Parts: sequence; structure tokens; C-alpha cells
Amino acid sequence: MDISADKKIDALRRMWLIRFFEEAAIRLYGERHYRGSTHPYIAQEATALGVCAVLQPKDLVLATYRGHGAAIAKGVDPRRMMAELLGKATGLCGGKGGSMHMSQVDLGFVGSNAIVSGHIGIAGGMALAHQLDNDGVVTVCFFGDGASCEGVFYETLNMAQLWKLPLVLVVENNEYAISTHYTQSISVPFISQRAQGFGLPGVTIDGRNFDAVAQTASEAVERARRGDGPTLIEAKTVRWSRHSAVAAGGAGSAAADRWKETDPIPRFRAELISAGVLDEAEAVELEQAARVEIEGAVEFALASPYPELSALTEDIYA
Ligand SMILES: Cc1ncc(C[n+]2csc(CCOP(=O)(O)OP(=O)(O)O)c2C)c(N)n1
Repeated sequence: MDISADKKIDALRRMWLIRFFEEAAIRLYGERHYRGSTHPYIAQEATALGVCAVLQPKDLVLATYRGHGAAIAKGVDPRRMMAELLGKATGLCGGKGGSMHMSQVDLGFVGSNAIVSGHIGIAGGMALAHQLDNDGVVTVCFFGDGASCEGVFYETLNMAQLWKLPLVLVVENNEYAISTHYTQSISVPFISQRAQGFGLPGVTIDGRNFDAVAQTASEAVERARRGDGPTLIEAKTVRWSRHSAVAAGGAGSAAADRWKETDPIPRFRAELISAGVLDEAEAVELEQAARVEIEGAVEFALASPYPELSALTEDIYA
């Protein structure tokens, strides 16, 4: 696995896009520009970028409601995402999906899903479809530590290994499922150990380390592509202060800001500078350009119209 300098710079750029997108999403929620909720991917950026850096455009990604990061990592336009968040007609899904139901299939971003673990079974089904088509497409499914306690996770591991499906399961262990710490709900120290019961490889890595994520994902994706079956990757992260923009699951103590100590973005930035991939001035410029791009996305979303009433009966399956 060899990731080019350009690809690494683009990964850093997208980490900033995700961070600024999420900060703007929290602010706009507080200002009541949209309803419902939003689940920030802050502090987990290196995992989505590390995995997506080794995917081909045709490969598929499924994510949870905490899915803005995976979408931007797979190449989705933040402007259309911001408009979707605000329920605008120019949004990715015409403003009908909102924060938790974004999708752009032509980019391989199958979508985000509000049902905890609901998309794990769907990912297994998509991997089966592509195995039958024999088209070399690999399906990647991101989900949380809490989702790994749901029955469909085990059913999918079993059938995916039995049928050697081209599937990569990435459990982002950000330590909390709302307010439940994973040590209160998971009987083994590492979620990756759960793969052993089904006979597939399971590995735990530092999800804040871009290179470690990319290396491990590359092996899992190649294994899936050559027909050797699924891999379970546990990417360890530390969740941002709260579960969502609605303050549920706030740690309410010094623990809330613990993510800052392990923030993947300054770390990746420093690594690229010390490796000579970019210099300090270029890094400042890259960050500023990402900030300006997200400010533009906010302006675009705010200025966009809401859908026409007639759109209500479009996109309906009956
Ligand atoms: C089937 C189902 N049960 C419960 C919920 C409510 N719920 C939303 S997020 C969440 C926590 C999930 O935590 P985890 O899987 O660790 O992911 P994280 O939010 O930390 O990314 C719960 C219980 C839901 N959306 N779907």
C-alpha cells in the first residue's frame, strides 16, 4: 500500500472540510436553521479518510447517522450536504433526507442510516449482490461500538464469512453509545475479538492514525476483492464532547474534552510536515481554503429555496 503525497494532502484537506462542516452544522442547529438533530463526526476524521483513501470509486460505503465524515471522505460535495441538512431543494436528496439520510449512489456513498446497526445487514446484502455480479466491488460498512451489540451484526458476520463476501466492517469504537461506556456493555476488551467466533480476521487499530487505518483497510479491501471474505476492523477513537448537537450523552466533566488530546487533525498535519509532504505555509493555506469552502456551503444552503409543495409526492415508492 503506497498512498501518494497528493492523496495525503487531499485527505488532510477533507479532514478539515469535515471538521468545519460539523462545526457549522452545530452552530446552524443552535440557531434553529433546521430541526431534528445532527451527530458530529468531530475527532473521528482520520478513520473515514484512512479507509476511503484505499477504495476505488466503484466501491461502496454505508454509514450511520454520524455519517457526514464518510460522505465527504467518499467525495460528496459539502455544499449539497449542507443544503440537505437545512432541508433545501438543492440538497443531496432534495431536502427530504436531512442529516441522517444522505446518499449519493453514483459516488459509491450508498448512504447514512438512522437505525443503529440497520445498515450492517444491508451492507451484507450489497456485498452478496456484487459477489454474484463478480464485478470486483468491495462494500465498506462503518458503525459504532453500540451497534456491535445488536443481533444483525452477528448474523452478518456469520453469513459474510460463510459466503466469503467482499465486505469490510469498520466499527468505530468512540467509547460511548450515547451515555453507555463500551466497558459497560461489551464482554471482551476488544470488539475485534468478536470476529473470532465467526472465523474471520478481526483487528484493533488506532483510528486517529491515518497511516494505520489506511494500511489495515488496504489489507482488508484487497482480501475482500480477491474473494477471501470479510474483515472486522475496530478503529479506536474518542468521541467529541456530546452524542449529538442536542446535548444527550454529554460526559459533563473533564472527560468531555478528552478528544482534544487525541485530535487526529493536528497529528496528521504534523506528520505530513515532518515527512516533507507539505510545509507550514501550505498547511495554513489548505486549512484556510477548507474553511472558506464550508463558509461557501453555508451561504449556498441558506440562500437555497425549500422544496415546492409539489415535490411532496415525488420520490415515493408505492
Ligand atoms: C435500533 C435503534 N435503537 C436505538 C436507537 C437510538 N440511538 C441512536 S444513536 C444510539 C447510540 C449508538 O451508539 P454507537 O453505535 O456506539 O454509535 P455512536 O453514536 O457512538 O457513533 C442509540 C441507542 C436507534 N437510532 N436505533
